[in-house]
Amino acid sequence: MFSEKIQIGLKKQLNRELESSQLYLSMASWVECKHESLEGISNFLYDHSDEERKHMLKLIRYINKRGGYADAFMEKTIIENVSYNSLKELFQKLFEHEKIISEEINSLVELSLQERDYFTYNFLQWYVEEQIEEEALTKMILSKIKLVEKDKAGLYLFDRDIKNFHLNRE
Ligand code: OFO
Repeated sequence: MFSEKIQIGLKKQLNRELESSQLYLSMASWVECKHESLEGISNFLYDHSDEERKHMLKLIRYINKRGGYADAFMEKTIIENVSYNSLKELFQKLFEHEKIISEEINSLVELSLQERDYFTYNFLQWYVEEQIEEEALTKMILSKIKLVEKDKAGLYLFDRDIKNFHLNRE
């Protein structure tokens, strides 16, 4: 049974994925503009913005497949006034953002159990796995940035290597 409650929850989540995509996009643009030599970092963020859009699409298509209608882009998703004091601050914010998304996915999983919607429960497992990897990845990047931020040679190597940082499940 695809309940109204589940549908609303999933539509809310697709907006959050859209917001994530815009957040990564705005961060990529900030890095490209303020740290133009760090194109490894900006490329990583641009690519991840595309990934988040795919997460949104996956939700849209699931809602429609279950007989719902993913019509609602309900929330304001424009990211404004993007500015950071440092790369460390940027990645700290990203890590915090991913932790919030994880909590929201967990609440949706809980809702699917309450509603006895095991199809949605099963569908959401992909997002649970994804969030485990995304939290681990952003945490790892943050700890590396903390190490190298003031060290130009270290930052150069970090920027070169970031293209090899992938989610384990890709
Ligand atoms: Fe969609 O995984 Fe990040 O936010």
